[in-house]
Amino acid sequence: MKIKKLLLILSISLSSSSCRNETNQITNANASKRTELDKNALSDFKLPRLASNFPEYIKNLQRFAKENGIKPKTIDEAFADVYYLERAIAADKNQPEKKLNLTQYLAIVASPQQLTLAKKKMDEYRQQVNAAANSTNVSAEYIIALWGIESRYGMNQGKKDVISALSTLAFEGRREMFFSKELLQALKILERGDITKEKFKGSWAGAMGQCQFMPSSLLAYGKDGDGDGKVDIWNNVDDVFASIGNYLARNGWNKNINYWGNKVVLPDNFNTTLIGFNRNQSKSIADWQQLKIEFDDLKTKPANNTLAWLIQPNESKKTERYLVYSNFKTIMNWNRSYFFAISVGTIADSLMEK
Ligand SMILES: [Ca+2]
Repeated sequence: MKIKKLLLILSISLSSSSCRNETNQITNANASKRTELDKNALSDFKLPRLASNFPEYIKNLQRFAKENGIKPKTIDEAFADVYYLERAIAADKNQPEKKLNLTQYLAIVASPQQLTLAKKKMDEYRQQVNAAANSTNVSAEYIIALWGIESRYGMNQGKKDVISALSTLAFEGRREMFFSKELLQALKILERGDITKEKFKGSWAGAMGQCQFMPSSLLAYGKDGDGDGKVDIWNNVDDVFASIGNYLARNGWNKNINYWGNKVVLPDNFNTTLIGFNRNQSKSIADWQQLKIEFDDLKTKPANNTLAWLIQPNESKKTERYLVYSNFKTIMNWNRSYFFAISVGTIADSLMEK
């Protein structure tokens, strides 16, 4: 029961940021420079951001949508039953991911039970996931791992009205530009007809369907897997697998390095300023080994010329260090969290074991 509850919290927490590392970048940009989009649409809303003023704010969003080319019919339909989603604001302010350490996190997300379930799903959907993996040239095990982490294989997709969730978060104001842009993308999805308004559901943060894509990610990476002309990431697993595969492929997946990272041990007096995930902190495995870094498991060590970063996921736990490779970077594009990427890798590893 406790685990179930924690899983739910985790799924909410993860949903808030997956495919959406852009959140922080956009927020930062917002702080320093107001863009045209922001200025035109929303900056003239002067009322306090209290729930009682939400209906007035919706009028602003509707005008914003119209100015950005959304058809009146779509706008009327989308906002017909829009409501203020108090839970979204509470959840946005209290994201529990940061309160767990990596060991606790993996114990939940990649527990023996979770790994067994992943295996079961892999077997059940092997043909379909292989088709998506082959068409996008990525690894099927990672598609299954992401599917499981994002929505527990489609079981926890979120039941919030997407338009209400995004409108409420834009209204909150902390990341107004980010969420109002996502709202615009959501309206485009409705207009395109991939899903009906009635079934347009997601997490409190607006992450949607079995792969928990934000609207902008769906428009950018959504892929029709079953060839019916629609991208239905809510109900159609072929579309879900194809979309996850397409996301990975378009973000640099390299199938030749079918591994995400290795646990390593550093020598005494190692220069710890070399630890980090910035662009200029990558070195070849040969270079890292010159610095006397040792692999825990040599069996899975990639070729010596493979580029790698040295990371330390837990600030306080100095024994947990990893060398990670380009596919780890791809997963970090999905969700800029070491814990998330290591969990995905751990589940995929277990699926690759024969
Ligand atoms: Ca389809």
